[in-house]
Amino acid sequence: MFNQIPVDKGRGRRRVAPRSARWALVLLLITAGSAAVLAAELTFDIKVERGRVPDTMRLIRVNEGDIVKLRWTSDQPLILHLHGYDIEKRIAAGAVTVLAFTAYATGRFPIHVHAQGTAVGGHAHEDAPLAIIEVYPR
Ligand SMILES: [Cu+2]
Repeated sequence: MFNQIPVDKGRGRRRVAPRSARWALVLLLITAGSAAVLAAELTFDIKVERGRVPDTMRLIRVNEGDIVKLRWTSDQPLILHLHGYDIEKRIAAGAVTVLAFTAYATGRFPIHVHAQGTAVGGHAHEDAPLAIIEVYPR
């Protein structure tokens, strides 16, 4: 009779372990699922006229993990530089150019204009940024 006690305990432990493993899996799926649902795909139309963006379009706020699409139009050709993410994009005059990225890094990131023909890194940033992207933690 005493011999049966450790055997029962052993069975009890074996039953508990898979149940907690199942709960861990369920929690993992809920976490992964909600993160995927919360991340949004956001499109912003930004119009540049004579090298300036209207005040209402200058600050772009998104959340960490969002897929951000900036649809640029400009009356003159530009080279844009999104700092931090270090994305450079050539914008042709009169056509829509999409600058897309996933907002994996949080913080405040300015978009500057690079002079035509200037190599990356060989530019000055004394001018105010064309626009600013703020990525908030999720
Ligand atoms: Cu720059």
